[in-house]
Amino acid sequence: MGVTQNDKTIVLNTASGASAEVYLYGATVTSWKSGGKERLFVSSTSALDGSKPIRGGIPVVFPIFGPPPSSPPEYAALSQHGFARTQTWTLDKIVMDRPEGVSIRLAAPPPPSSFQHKYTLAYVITLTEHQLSTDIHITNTGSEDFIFQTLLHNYLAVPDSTKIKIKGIAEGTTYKDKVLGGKLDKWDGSTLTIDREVDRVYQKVPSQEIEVDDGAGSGFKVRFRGFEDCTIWNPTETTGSKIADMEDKGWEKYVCIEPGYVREFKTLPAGEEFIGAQVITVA
Ligand code: TA6
Repeated sequence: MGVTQNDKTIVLNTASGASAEVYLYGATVTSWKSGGKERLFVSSTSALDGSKPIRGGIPVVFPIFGPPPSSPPEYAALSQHGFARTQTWTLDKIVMDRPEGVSIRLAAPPPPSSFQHKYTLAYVITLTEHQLSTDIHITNTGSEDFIFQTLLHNYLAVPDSTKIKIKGIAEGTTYKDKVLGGKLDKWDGSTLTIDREVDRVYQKVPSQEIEVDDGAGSGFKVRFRGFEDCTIWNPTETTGSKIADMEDKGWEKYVCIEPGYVREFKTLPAGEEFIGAQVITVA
């Protein structure tokens, strides 16, 4: 029961049998079990030794999303998806430890020396019987505006990604299609399926809620607050087979429904806090 820590991971358990495992490396949630089933996908060929970001679970993306921008220089020098997913975080405190729910707060170390911005980055992970909530807290502790992008890159486990249905994106929602070179389009309001490679950023999703019907009688509801955008990604064989640490046919076993603030940089004035929350419920 409760919270167990070793030098690499923290495990949360509820009395109902739900559990979650979190690597201090990247504050990456690598397992979430609810109703006796694993709900997150981690590639069996992923490194777990801190040599590379973990391929699966819920990597934390910060302070940039995707490839680095051309400016400002200290952002241009960053690696894809930023450094939070490759930093070693620490357990700051146990927020709640009750039979029905367990919650911990992790703190990120200071940024690399090349990234001279003053902020604090914390991550609160809360587990209950059917729900996993993960909230990012970014506070600008400097005296100037701080700009960033952030996203929670969940890999939700599904039995067969070609059979899932993704609902909840309203007609008229603008999306950027990265498969089509970043083309902007308006969503037609239909149900999205993975019948080819999908890599899209839906911008300012009005419902802040997306449902995944896994085509096998279960699924997920992903709700978000603070975050306004949602990236939906499945590489299919087209790109999945080229990802070095992706297990064979791994792309058939997950879909990413990633709440974030990524359509542009978020500007956080000095002294202010940004909270981005994702709540994933088993349907
Ligand atoms: O969130 C979708 C995405 O940005 C895709 O474009 C794809 O490259 C994916 O993330 C994985 O990125 P990674 O750096 O983990 O290989």
